[in-house]
Amino acid sequence: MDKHISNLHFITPQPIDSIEFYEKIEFLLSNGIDWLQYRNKQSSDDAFVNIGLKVQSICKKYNTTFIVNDRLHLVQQLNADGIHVGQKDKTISEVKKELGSNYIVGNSTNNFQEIEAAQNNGANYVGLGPFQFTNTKDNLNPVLGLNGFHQIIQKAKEYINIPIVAIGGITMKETIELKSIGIKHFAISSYLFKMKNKEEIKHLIDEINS
Ligand code: TZP
Ligand code: MG
Repeated sequence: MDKHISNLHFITPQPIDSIEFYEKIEFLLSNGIDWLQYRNKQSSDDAFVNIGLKVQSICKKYNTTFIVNDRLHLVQQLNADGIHVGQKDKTISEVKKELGSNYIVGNSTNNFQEIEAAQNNGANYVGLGPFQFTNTKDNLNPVLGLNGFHQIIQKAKEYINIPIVAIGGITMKETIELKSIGIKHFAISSYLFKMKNKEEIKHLIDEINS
């Protein structure tokens, strides 16, 4: 089944259970961010749920799609809309076996073969990256750059019909470059999290949707 995949995905930075963290999320969501992936690599399961439930309630308030990164066993407890898994996490078929087909499933990829496999296995979208170096993720895969993206996108045109979401060091400048080669979907963490005024957010959303 086709599921709507937003053009702009906000990925949470490593959360800190502080008022400022939740206020920042609320600021982003109240200014038009309609997709959030809750990424938290460091917390215990208990803290993951504790923080995740607070993030989920903000998402619910703003009708924002709420995707949980990685922890399949916590997706339902967190009332998530879906899950995002990497190549080394649970497989898409394990995810589907556990959750059924009502959940959105995203898969991280770094090359065409992984995109093809993700589509064949029933992923609803793929993240493709890193576009460029970023401090947000440890153990980065090889950086693809505009050339890498261009080659993969050319191949994908023939076979791939699920959205390809660019990730890794994306700012306004990169969305413009990547749109020129046909990318329509972007996942952004640090650049969004550091935004301080709503005009910046609106400008980015308008640019991506233009
Ligand atoms: N996967 C590849 S790069 C990345 C992830 C989760 C981090 C993206 O964060 P930023 O701050 O937008 O570069
Ligand atoms: Mg992972």
